[in-house]
Amino acid sequence: MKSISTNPIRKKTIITVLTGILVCSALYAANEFSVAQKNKSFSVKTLDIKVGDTVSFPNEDDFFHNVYSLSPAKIFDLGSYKKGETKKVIFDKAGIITVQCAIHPEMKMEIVVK
Ligand SMILES: [Cu+2]
Repeated sequence: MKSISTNPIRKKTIITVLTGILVCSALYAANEFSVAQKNKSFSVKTLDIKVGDTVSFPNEDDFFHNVYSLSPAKIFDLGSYKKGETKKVIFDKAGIITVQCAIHPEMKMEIVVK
């Protein structure tokens, strides 16, 4: 009796299936994005992401920022943090999220989660 690994047809099938799984997971894998706070503004005004993606918010200013959102699709408050620090948020629900800074009311951007 031949084992699975020595049967060439089965081996080919197993390789094809494994390649398919790898390709699919690469296509649907969650991504990570970065939105910096610099010169009292967010580095982008809008960001399109998918459900499950992560966004990090590095502070590149010499003063504190406090990134938060009150949008129903993702309510969060990262607290205030200084230059060089970053905090991450995973967006687990579809919707439009308005991101703001509690210290600088003029700072505003939108994340569209699909
Ligand atoms: Cu700020």
